Amino acid sequence: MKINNKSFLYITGSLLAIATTLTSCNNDEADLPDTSGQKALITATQTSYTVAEGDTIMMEFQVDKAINTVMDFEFVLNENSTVNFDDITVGDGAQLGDFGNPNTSYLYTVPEFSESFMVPVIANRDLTVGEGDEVISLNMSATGRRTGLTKDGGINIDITVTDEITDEFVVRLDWSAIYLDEDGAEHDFCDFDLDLEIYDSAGATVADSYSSCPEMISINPGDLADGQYEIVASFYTGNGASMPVNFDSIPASVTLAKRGVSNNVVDLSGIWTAFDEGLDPNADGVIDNPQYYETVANLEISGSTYTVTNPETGEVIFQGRGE
Ligand SMILES: [Ca+2]
Ligand SMILES: [Ca+2]
Ligand SMILES: [Ca+2]
Ligand SMILES: [Ca+2]
Repeated sequence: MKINNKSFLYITGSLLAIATTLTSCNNDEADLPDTSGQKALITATQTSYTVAEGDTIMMEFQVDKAINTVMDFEFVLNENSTVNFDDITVGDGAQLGDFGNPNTSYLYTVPEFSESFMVPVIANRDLTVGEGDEVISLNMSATGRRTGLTKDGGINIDITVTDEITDEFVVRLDWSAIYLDEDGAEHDFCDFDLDLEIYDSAGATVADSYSSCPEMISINPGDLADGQYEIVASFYTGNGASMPVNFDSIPASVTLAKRGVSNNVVDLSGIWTAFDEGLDPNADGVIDNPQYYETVANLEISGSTYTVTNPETGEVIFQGRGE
């Protein structure tokens, strides 16, 4: 852009004026309107959204006037929704018990002086097959401090979740469950350390998951060379965990899935019955009991085709083929 001297002077003058205004705002907070005790009215121009599973969308809301207090809102998952409460995460997460029902609604707190705000909705990934589109129906209304209000009946928001279908092969080892110790106290089996590994035909570890609950391994086409593999779950140690009194074994299972296309669950309950044992009972890093490795399945990879077979019978228990 070509600037002649005259307009340059004009722009400089304007910038000076803006700078002076900003400075006076900063130095004199009394210029801010006193909004103590006032309530803001919230509206939404957009009430319909689409999100792909695994992605996050931001719901947008407008505020009629900025007030000097935070505003709390709840988002109730309406009954006509086809997702479960745990399938999505909205705002700051589950509603506080003091404000409402933490099993059916989510909470979001808006900072003071907001003139608009955005509330995230995360559509969690899953290994379910053939879900198609899912529907999230939310009702937003004031909660908690009730300084931000909506029209009577709240604001209804509808979100369509599109299913995630990929060529990814996923192995997930689950063992979370609540158990009781001898004093009647509740614990989660996640306190026990289980692991998931994939070995190649030479016995080398080519993929692993060691520090989560569930443990999960995801393989995309090209990640592993064509060939034969072994999927192995193990009970590493119960060291540090309270011993269960109302279970006979660790309630473990392995889900083998082509994401969104097909899946199969291998039940491992009944296998690990000695809770104080495992590969390394004293957790000193030296494996004492190799019998705590369990071959879940054999895996053959050929391009984007995954063939999973029962390690004892050779029977095909799962086959996922790329499109
Ligand atoms: Ca889903
Ligand atoms: Ca899905
Ligand atoms: Ca582990
Ligand atoms: Ca040991």
